Amino acid sequence: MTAPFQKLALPGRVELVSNPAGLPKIRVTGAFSTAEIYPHGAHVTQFQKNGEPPLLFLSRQSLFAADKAIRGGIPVCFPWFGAREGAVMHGIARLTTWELMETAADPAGRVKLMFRLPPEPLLAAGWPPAHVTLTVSVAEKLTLDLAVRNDTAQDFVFEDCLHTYFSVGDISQVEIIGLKGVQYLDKVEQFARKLESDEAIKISSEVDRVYLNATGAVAIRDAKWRRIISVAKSGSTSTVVWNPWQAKASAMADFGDDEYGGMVCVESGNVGDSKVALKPGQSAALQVVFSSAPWP
Ligand code: TA6
Repeated sequence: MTAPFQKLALPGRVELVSNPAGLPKIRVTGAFSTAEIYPHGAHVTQFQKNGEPPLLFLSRQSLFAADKAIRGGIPVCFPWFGAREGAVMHGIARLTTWELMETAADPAGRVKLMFRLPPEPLLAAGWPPAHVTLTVSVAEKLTLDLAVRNDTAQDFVFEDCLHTYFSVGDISQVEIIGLKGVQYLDKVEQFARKLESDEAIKISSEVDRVYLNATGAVAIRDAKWRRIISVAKSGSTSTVVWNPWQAKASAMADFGDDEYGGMVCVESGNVGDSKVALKPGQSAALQVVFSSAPWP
């Protein structure tokens, strides 16, 4: 990774460092914000706008091992979401080292990095070796573009999800806005189909919901840190909201028992019945744009 990387490093903007576990990490220093990205999973683990608290949650107990997903940040779930018989959770992309292909910084200090998923792991797992890239734009906002081009001769049916862990001051003072009137599958109640009736969703126990035909933006109102986070998206019809709460948090070795109080996942993708089907030559693009501002 280091040889080609040197050509892509941008002094003072894009630097390759290593984390204490020895896993290569890319540090991005923009004019408006900073970020950290691991080629392992093309995993954005940190984004912080100047003068604001970190936007993303990263567990203090996260592992940084080649065969483990990093706990927090923005796991890239692809080419499947959730559990799959005899396979890893949430797909192979987040356990694969992506190749850094391009870096760019504009005169205003906005930085863009493009990673490519090597096709070999897809092929080895029996999936079409499609062309898959993740472009991360670090500016006043954080933008991720997951692009899939089926340049194979086979149909390619897959799920994708940017499984974002947002950092909040106190989950008991958080409200999630934008899902009223949307149907969802409640994974805490055996995937029971329900209708969201709350204008402002509050979380006081384990929540694990897959919202269906959810194409709109969601806002996370954080009263403790007096911040509102906007989760805008395109190319996505599934929104997942997850907080493990106490019992699940205690059961996860790579998640602090008390950390459920400082995070909430609002995930954007295409999962379950909303999976994506690409014929040869077709492409799909999933974009998320995260922004934040003081509130009220
Ligand atoms: O998106 C919510 C979810 O599917 C939960 O059911 C839980 O499994 C979570 O993802 C975390 O999955 P992981 O494999 O990262 O532990």
